[in-house]
Amino acid sequence: MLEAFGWNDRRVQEFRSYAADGLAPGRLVAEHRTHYQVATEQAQRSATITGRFRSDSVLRTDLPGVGDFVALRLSSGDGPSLIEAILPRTSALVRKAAGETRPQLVAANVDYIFIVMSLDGDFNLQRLERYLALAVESGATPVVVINKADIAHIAQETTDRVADVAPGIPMHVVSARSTSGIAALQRYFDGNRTIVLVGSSGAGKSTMTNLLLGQHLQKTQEVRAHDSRGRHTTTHRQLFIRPQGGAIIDTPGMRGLELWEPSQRVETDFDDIDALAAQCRFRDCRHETEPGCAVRAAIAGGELDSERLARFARRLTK
Ligand SMILES: Nc1nc2c(ncn2[C@@H]2O[C@H](COP(=O)(O)OP(=O)(O)OP(=O)(O)O)[C@@H](O)[C@H]2O)c(=O)[nH]1
Ligand SMILES: [Mg+2]
Ligand SMILES: [Zn+2]
Repeated sequence: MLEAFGWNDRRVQEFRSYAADGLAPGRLVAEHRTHYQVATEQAQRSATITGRFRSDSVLRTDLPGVGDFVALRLSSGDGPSLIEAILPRTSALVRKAAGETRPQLVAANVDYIFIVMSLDGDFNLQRLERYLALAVESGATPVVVINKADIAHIAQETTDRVADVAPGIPMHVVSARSTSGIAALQRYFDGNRTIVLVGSSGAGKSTMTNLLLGQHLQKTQEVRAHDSRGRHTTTHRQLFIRPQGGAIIDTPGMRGLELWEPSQRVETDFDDIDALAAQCRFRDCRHETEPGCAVRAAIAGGELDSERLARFARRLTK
């Protein structure tokens, strides 16, 4: 069960001490006003966090979010289970809403971010650019999915322009209505990967979620005829396990461009890490287990964020 969710040998290692402590592994599938919903090996559990956990969380992104792997103290009675820890995130899609200073976690431990745009009034390259900036920051791999190919022919010029904005990023032109092109998306789940769908309301994310799951679990609704705007049908983020393996996170559509504001600095340069690396004992230090590594020393000393090093490492291998 957990394997389908993306639980692997590394997670087993990370979880060893929690297991010894009697905690159970789980993956957070939804966040509600008063509680979280967590999938465990047995069943879905309702869970909360301890007051201590809440007060120790400096940033809102320190709190559990959809996609997180957690260590759970299972309740014996009717009460909710307790989330005692979050396992290290391999990626984190974070957004900052307009007029809000605190960034919000959209999804954690995601492998692919499907940026869904439809060929009606929704098509907008500037928005695509913003989504891509967020995706690059997240540490997950973006995939451009252009939907509703049944209602409009996509011109070569349009795909060329998308390729200009998203160089080297896979692009799929699909129709969730006729299902054309959808089969090619299924391979992204290979190896029990996790996919999150983002995009405007009405772009077809929930329709696509149902198709990729092979089950009608998400509600969908017609867009407004005069301007192709969606009706904000999906109201909360939800992770689903695919029966054949892998997981998919459906998200509510964003209201407009203004809600998506990538942080000022897209991490394309890692000057700080380069400067530290120059002080490592070995020239070819990979900052893993080598002695005299200045990069790991900076992480241990709290001057460098380990997730940032992970993103740096991923950039090198991409
Ligand atoms: N013509 C056409 N319509 C589609 C396609 N995919 C989805 N739709 C329709 O578009 C409308 C909106 O689809 P949803 O899946 O609800 O959109 P969503 O992105 O989940 O929207 P929110 O939940 O509001 O964020 C529905 O009426 C779908 O039937 C497609 O490929 N072609
Ligand atoms: Mg939806
Ligand atoms: Zn080093």
